[in-house]
Amino acid sequence: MSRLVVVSNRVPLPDENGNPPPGGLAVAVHAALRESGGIWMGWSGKTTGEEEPTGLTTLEHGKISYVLTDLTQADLDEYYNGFANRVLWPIFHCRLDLAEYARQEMAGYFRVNRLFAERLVPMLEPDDVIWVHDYHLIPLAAELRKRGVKNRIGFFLHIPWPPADILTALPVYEIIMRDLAEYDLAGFQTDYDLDNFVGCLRREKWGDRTDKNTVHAFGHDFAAGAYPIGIETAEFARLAEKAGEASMVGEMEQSLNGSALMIGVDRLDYSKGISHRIDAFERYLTRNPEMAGKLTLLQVAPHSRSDVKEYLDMQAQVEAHCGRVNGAHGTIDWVPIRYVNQSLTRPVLSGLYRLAKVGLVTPLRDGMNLVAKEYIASQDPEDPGVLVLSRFAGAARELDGAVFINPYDTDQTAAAIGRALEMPLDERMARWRRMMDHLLKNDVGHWCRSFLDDLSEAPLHHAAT
Ligand code: ADQ
Repeated sequence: MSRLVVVSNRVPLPDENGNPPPGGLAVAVHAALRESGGIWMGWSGKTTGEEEPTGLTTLEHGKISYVLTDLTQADLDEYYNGFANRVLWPIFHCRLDLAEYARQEMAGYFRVNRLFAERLVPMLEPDDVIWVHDYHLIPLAAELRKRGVKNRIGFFLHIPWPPADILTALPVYEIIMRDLAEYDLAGFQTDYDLDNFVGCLRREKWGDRTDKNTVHAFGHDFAAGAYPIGIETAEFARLAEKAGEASMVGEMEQSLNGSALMIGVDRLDYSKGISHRIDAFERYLTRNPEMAGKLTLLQVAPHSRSDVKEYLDMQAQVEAHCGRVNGAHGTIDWVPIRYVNQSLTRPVLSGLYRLAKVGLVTPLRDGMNLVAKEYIASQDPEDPGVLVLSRFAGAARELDGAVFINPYDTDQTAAAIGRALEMPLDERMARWRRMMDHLLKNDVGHWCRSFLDDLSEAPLHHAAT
């Protein structure tokens, strides 16, 4: 069996016993690494001064080596905060208005990808299979190829791939497309993202599909497919069933005083549609004044990317928005929106999902959205809640028992909240069962195995050159 080499911006390090941190992706990829042995490489989280050489640390746990590279502050500002999070993230989420393109930051992005390649090459063995994750590292395969690496290299994009009209606003879109074609397998979250990718190739006459999962572009064939990421479904269901034991969940239930709970859980990111959700909740309260005191929205939103200006602006906007709705609609013994920036443990999160009659997942665009899946996995089979889900989340392509909304349509989302709250038990159970069966079959282990199986069979266009 070939060794697996995983590369991602950050590395989820295991605890002292070698157990991976919680989180579906970390657990599934660690399971694959444990079986084959290998390397997980990424940024250490440390920055050094401009004049110092950046350090490289290797930690060994059983058959896995964790290789952690430091970056300079300039690397971090240009590669991560700059090009990745202020250019690629907004453009790939169709937010051209928020993209701040700067050539210097782009140079930093390619420089860090070169650094990763230089550091990885001496560790590689001829049979290693390399799996690169996400938009921070699109040029990595091209940099490895330039250094003579002929191994199988796969790439998985966790965020959406935009339509050609949007992508072409990125000044270096041709380089990004060519770099992606250096992989043996390019994986996307949904068919829609894959179609957008092929549509970009077709628009520029650079290539096209030759069959369902093979693309011919820039003079060679490579595999491209949709691999919708899953969660640890059974584990979430198990945690949620025991969740009553978590004191925070009991305290929450008690403090609701009989009021029904709706839940939103998101990294504080403008792609998640948090303000649109608050607007819809307010619209619902205005239309249904008899619900005052009878319905509470818990919005859990840990701060994210606080070094990026657009995120700081958004934090202030959401705080002000919650305050305004609470001031206008709250009473002395009821606060309509409970807004918390805390990170919660998985047992607590699963318990809160289970307590909530409605899960509100309203992104304006999202690669997948794992919260939607976690909400379903956490429900009580005898009395499940209802998922209200944006049609712009990748998860909408799979979770066909949700109540779908367009988050830009405030009236529709407000009506969906009412519909979810009033839905009869038999309909809730039937919808939930359908989604849960799908999630049990298509969990994160399945995702990981199908990607790696297809990578092992992908056409190898670099082997002969
Ligand atoms: P994210 O944009 O981070 O991921 P998402 O898929 O929703 O979005 O995953 C968030 C994860 O963080 C979930 O597992 C959730 O439970 C957890 N989380 C959120 N708030 C939390 C809190 N307060 N405390 C503890 N945990 C919390 C990117 C893409 C997504 C894609 C994933 C995986 O943007 O579209 O689904 O990668 O591919």
